[in-house]
Parts: sequence; structure tokens; C-alpha cells
Amino acid sequence: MKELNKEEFKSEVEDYVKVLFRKSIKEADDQQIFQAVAYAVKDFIVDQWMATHRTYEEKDVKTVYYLSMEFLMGRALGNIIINLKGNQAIKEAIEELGLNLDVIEDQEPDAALGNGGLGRLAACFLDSLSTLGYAAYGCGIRYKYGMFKQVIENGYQIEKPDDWLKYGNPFEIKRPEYAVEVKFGGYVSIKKDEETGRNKFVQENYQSVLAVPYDLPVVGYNNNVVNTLRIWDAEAIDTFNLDSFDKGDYQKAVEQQNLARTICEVLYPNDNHMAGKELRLKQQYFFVSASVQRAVMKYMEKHDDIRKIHEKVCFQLNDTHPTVAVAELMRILVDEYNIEWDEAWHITNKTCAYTNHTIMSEALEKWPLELFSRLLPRIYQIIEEINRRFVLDIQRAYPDDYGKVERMAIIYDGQVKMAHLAIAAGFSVNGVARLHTEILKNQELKDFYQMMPEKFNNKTNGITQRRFLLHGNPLLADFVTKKIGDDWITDLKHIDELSVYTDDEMSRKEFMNIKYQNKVRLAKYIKEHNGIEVNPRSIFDVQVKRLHEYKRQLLNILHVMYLYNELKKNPDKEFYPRTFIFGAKASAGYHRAKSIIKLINSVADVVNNDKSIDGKIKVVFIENYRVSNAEIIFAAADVSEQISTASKEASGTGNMKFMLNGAVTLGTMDGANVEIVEEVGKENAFIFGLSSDEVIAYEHNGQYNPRDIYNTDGDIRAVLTQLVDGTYSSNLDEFRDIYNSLLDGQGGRPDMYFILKDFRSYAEAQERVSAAYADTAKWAKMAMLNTAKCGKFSSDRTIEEYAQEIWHLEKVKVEVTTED
Ligand code: NBY
Repeated sequence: MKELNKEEFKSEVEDYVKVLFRKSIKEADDQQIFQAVAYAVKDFIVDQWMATHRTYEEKDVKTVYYLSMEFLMGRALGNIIINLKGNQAIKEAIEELGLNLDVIEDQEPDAALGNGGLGRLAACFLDSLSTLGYAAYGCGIRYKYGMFKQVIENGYQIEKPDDWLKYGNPFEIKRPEYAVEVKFGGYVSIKKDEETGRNKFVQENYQSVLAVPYDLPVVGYNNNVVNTLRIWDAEAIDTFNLDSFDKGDYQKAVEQQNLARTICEVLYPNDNHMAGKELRLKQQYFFVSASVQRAVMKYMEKHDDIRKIHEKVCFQLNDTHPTVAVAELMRILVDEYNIEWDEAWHITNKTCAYTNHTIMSEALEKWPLELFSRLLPRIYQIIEEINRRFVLDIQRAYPDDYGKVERMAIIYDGQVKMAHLAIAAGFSVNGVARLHTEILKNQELKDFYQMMPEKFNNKTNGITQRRFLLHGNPLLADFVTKKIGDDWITDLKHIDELSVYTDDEMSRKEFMNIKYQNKVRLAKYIKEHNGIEVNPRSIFDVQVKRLHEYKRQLLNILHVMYLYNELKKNPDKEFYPRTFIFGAKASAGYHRAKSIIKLINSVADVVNNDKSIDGKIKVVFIENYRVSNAEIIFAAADVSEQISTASKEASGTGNMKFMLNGAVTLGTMDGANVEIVEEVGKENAFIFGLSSDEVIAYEHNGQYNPRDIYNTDGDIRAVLTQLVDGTYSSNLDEFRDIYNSLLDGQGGRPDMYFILKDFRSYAEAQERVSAAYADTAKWAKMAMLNTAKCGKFSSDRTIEEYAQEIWHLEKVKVEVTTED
């Protein structure tokens, strides 16, 4: 690996400030310095980037295309520097220029091209693919506006546009030479092919846009590998053609320009919720068609037999959002390469694989036939034919069971069901944690599992320790390396070697002192950004994730209200001071989620300003939770709140980031929590609440009545009453909807999230947390064991499993030569 040369680097930064801004370092502002430093770093990685792609071509390796509507990358600069192992040299170079690396890193806007777990998982996967040396492209959309910026005004969430490209993105490279056309609308005609004499299906009178790729580098850790995240932008295909200026063409030209302008404008800010908007389907087909077309072209540049594409290409579908890929590949094979249907279908089957990220019914993608066939007429025909044949297969397998077709068909009730298409068309269907995969097999996708059990497999999620420990928590990273060496950076299993130090008092003290310093860092952030003073000696109890009813931020804040009542009743009660920290964005149209944010802020106002409780409880809502501040938050947490209604959280990945940073899980037996507890031991976590089997049983038999709890439990009744009696808002209707949802549920069904049902068990687990924390040595050991036992949860392990069991990739070594 080429060494970073300090002097060279310094003069590059000076040159870039000059060339880009006609300024000296002294004259440039922080953003300009960031840009110059980023260009200097990019200069350094470009050789590795070229060497990587040259090596892939020489070795003709199989490539995975990770198709995803979302890549929640966060900031690039700090991460790239770390993966180049250039931290020391660059830090020194920058200091010698009279600058500060932290301040420079802070100038970079987050690349927030994603909502939450699904998008961040894609980002962690790219980091691991490069670090492990696998050939991969991330394929997505270059949204002009990413995840909205959240501002809290009077306790309410306000959404502001995220203009992340305002100053340009120094790391991207536009590749107009790889632009492709993507067609929408029109109709399909049958034409005789002159050469073959066969019928051909051609789309006519369509509108099209030009998909133009921008490449971003994905730098592996200390191995010369740089993969590519390719995000597509839309441009009008040709500006006004003045020669044919008749009315029809003029209209069409304007429409095409509008289409190009709108397609990549903004990320849909829904997490686990399908909005069903036409523009969203346009976005999906736009980036999928462009990515699949390019992958096929690239394959055919080096190979002559399209029938063997599965030997060199795999498309991994990140949830159902890119599922039109299977129909697009069929279209290319059948319409453009004249391959017979059956053979095209087999090729497609061997090339596509699908990951399921949720069982929430409102997240299942279903598109109305009318919309789908109007927007994608040829793709729709192909899906109809896929469906016709699939229904025949179902009937052959289950001749006497008509319910099977009803439940399994791809097209049914006037809708296209994307999950059914993905399962029928791919060779692999995977869930994202063991429990989740079992629920898929035995409940949600039971019929599909019975018919095609060989397709189903589990890939428990993971996270990259390089961003979430090495970059986010340098103090703990140094501590770990000092104790056990640095193998953990690329092989997290080694972190288990820390276990022996949990019995050593000095090590425990050091560990807790690091936690304390990280709490001081977060307290400073909170003071600067929220104006709230928090005590770093208090327990930092943290719930950060998207706001959703199933994640139960409401359970957490109701418990805070309960604790506050308890303290008011018994002011002299032993109570270990706690800071309850929340961070969450609510989807813009999700009213109840927004009310819950308002409730958290209202409770914070009352509790934080009540002198009588002596600062024993503080509540903080951190504005604009995102990847960059998450790194600081995880490092400072004592308690990790993972309290979803059992069965609803497919995996969770925040739970793993907390664990890595030595926070103890307070959670339900849901998603990957089950495996976390298995690794760390149930004595080193605080588990409560209904099991997923119990929740599912209640869902089937409907025997849950929250009013019974309300009527018999006075403490719970008091808390609920305070939602509507003016304690937290002079507007008595402010939280009425929340109150009603807890007691009456929705659509005649009692609260589907079992908040009151789990309340007592949660409160009791919280008491165990307080007791455990008061025993300093015990807590230190638990916390440290969480770090030590998190080896399984590296995305390196997850990607190794995908690579071996689904993608069948080979590892590549990259040498940078003078050629580069
Ligand atoms: O994927 C999350 C799961 O909730 C979480 O349990 C899991 O750990 C993570 C990674 O596997 N799912 C998620 O983040 N989903 C979305 O963000 C999402 C976004 C958009 C839509 C659906 C789901 N949509 O239909 O528009």
C-alpha cells in the first residue's frame, strides 16, 4: 500500500485551495478547506480505484450489484482517512497547516440518501465488501435532496430540505460516457423483426430520460480496494429539437424535461411504510433499468454469451423496492437478445436474489395495475406472463387448494405484489435476523416456504466496526487495540479477547473512564445544540432510531412520566440520576409519530424545569438525528433501548452499534436482540415483555384488552390521564389521539403494539437497570462484556455469508503499480 506523504499532502491542499477558490489557506473558510482536503484525499485514492477495476477485469471476477433505493452513507472524509490508515499523517499535515481535522470533518454534509436501518445497512455492506476484497457495485439514485433536516420548533418537528449538494460533492465523478436511456409510458406494438422473421415487442410513443451515473469511491480498509457506489441522475434526453417544432414534439419535449427534473428530486422519507406514489415507481424503474442495462453491457464487453451472465453477475435486491429488475432483465433477454422465454426465465432466476427487511403489512409493496401498466407497459406485460406461468405452477403443486393462488399470485385484486414477484423470480430469499427469518418461513411467507423451501435462508445483519468504533469512538478503539492488538479492525471476532480484562479492576476503571469522557463529549454536543445541561455522571439511557409506533418510543416516554410521578410522590427515594436521550425523525405525513415527538419535548420541558426533583431526571430530544451525530451518541450510551413490540423489528442494527460501544441492551426478545442476548448472556442484558409467539397468538385470538389494565393499575391510569388533563400541554386535545390509541387502538382492534400490556414488565426491567448501575464494578463488567461479545455483529461476517452462500464471489487482491 502506498504511503501517504505528509509534505506532498500539505502542498496538495494548498494547491486545491488556490485552484478551486483563488485563495490561500489563511483566506479560505472552513467549507473551502474541507473541499480542498477532500480533493487531496481523492487524488490519493484514485490510483487505487483504477487499480481495483483493472484487477477485476484482468481476473474477470464475478460482481455483485447491490440494488438499493437507499444508501445512508453519512460523511465520507473521516471514514476514508481511517480506511487509508492515513489518520496520523493527515492529522499531522493538517495541524502543520494550522488547521483542525475535527473542524474540517464537521464541514461535510451527511450523504443522507436513506431513511434508517435499510439504507444504513447498505452503507455498512459496501464498507465490508471493499474491506474483504469482493467486486461490488452499489447502485442507487443521486437524490438532489436526501433525508430532510429536522428542526424542532416549540416541540414540533419541522422538515427542512437537505441541500447536500449545495457546495458540490468533491468525492463524486460524473460518468456521462456511461449514460443510458430509460423509457416510460407509451404503448407496446408487435412488429415483425426483419432479420429473424419473428414477432418483436416494441414500446412506442414513450417518454424517456437519460440516466447519467455519478461514481463515489468506497475505500476498503488498508487493502488498496476501492469499489464504486454508482448513483444515477436524470437528464432530459435532448433539449428542444428545433427542427421538428410541431406541436406534438414541443409538448413532448417539455414533458420529458419535467420528467427528468422531477425523478431524482427527493428521497421519500418513509420508513417501513409504502406511500404508493407514481413518482416513486418512476424512481424505482429509473435506477433499476439504468443499472441492469449497464451491467449487461459491461458483461457483454468481455463475454460473448449472454446466457452465462449469472456466472459473472448477481443482482441483490435490497427489499422489494428494486424488484422491477427481474422484469427488466427478462425484457433485455427476450426483446433485445431474442432469447426464448423459458431460457430467459432460468437465466433471470440464477441472477437475482431478494432480501426481506420487514413483516409490517403497511410496508408491503403493492402497485395498482392501472398505474403500473400505464407507466411501464412492456414491463407490465412481462410480469403478466411471469404471473400466468407462476399461477400454473401453484395450481400444479396444489391442485385442490384455490386459496394458494389467492395468497400467492403476483397479480391479484388489481395489484402487482412485488414481494411475490421477487420470491418467484429469484434463487434466494433471506431474512435479516434468525427470528425474522423464522417468522417469514412459518407465518408471513409460509406458502412460499412450503413450495420453495430451498430458496429461504437467514443472514443476520451486521455493522461496520470501522465507522462505529474506530472512527466514532477513538478512545475506546485505542483502549481495545492497546489490550489485544488491532486485528479486531478487520476481524471483529478478536474483540472477545477483551473478556479476560473484565475481571481486572484497573481495566474496568479505564473502560468506564472512557465512557465518562464520551458522555462529556455528548453533553457538550447537547449543550451546544439543545441548550440543555446534562450531568455526565447520570445514566445515559438512549433510544435513537426512526420514529414508529412499533418501535415504541411512546412506551419509553410514558415510563418517564411514571418515574417522574414516583419521584414527586417520594422526593427522598433512592434514585440514580438518569438522562433519557431520544433522537428520531418522523415521516412527514405520519401524524401520530409527530405527536409522540411533541410529547417527548413537552415532558422534557416540564421535567427538566422542575427544581423539586433536583435534576434526577433529564429528558433530551436530540434534533436531526443522523449518521454523523449517531457516532457520538452510541459512544456515550450506558443503556440501549431496543423495545419494539416482539415480532415487529426485523433485526435492528442500532442495537449492535450500542453493544459495540459498551452499552447494555434493555429490550424485548425481538429481531437481532435475541442473538445479542445469546452472545452476551442474559445476565448481561435487561429483557422484558411479551415474546413474539405471545404477540402473534394475541393477534390471532384477539384476547387483549388494554382497558382492563387501565382499570386495575392506578399508576398507569394516572400517567394516561396526564396526557389529557393539562399536565403536559395547555391544549387538552394535544395528546388526545395518543391517549385514544392506547385505550381503543385502531379500526376496532386494540393497540397492536401492546404498550400497556408490556408497561409493568418494562418498568420492572428499568428498576433492575438502576440497581445494576449502582453497583459500579458489576456494571463495568457488563458493559465491557457487551463490547467483548459483539464479534458476531460485524457486517464483515454478514457479507462473508452473503458472498459464500448467495453470491459465490471470489476474493481479490489489489496491487497498485506505477501504471496507475
Ligand atoms: O431494515 C429496517 C428494519 O426495520 C430493521 O429491523 C432492519 O434492521 C433494517 C436492516 O435490515 N427496515 C427499514 O429501514 N425500512 C425502510 O427504511 C423502508 C423504507 C421505505 C419503504 C419501506 C421500508 N417504502 O416502502 O417506501
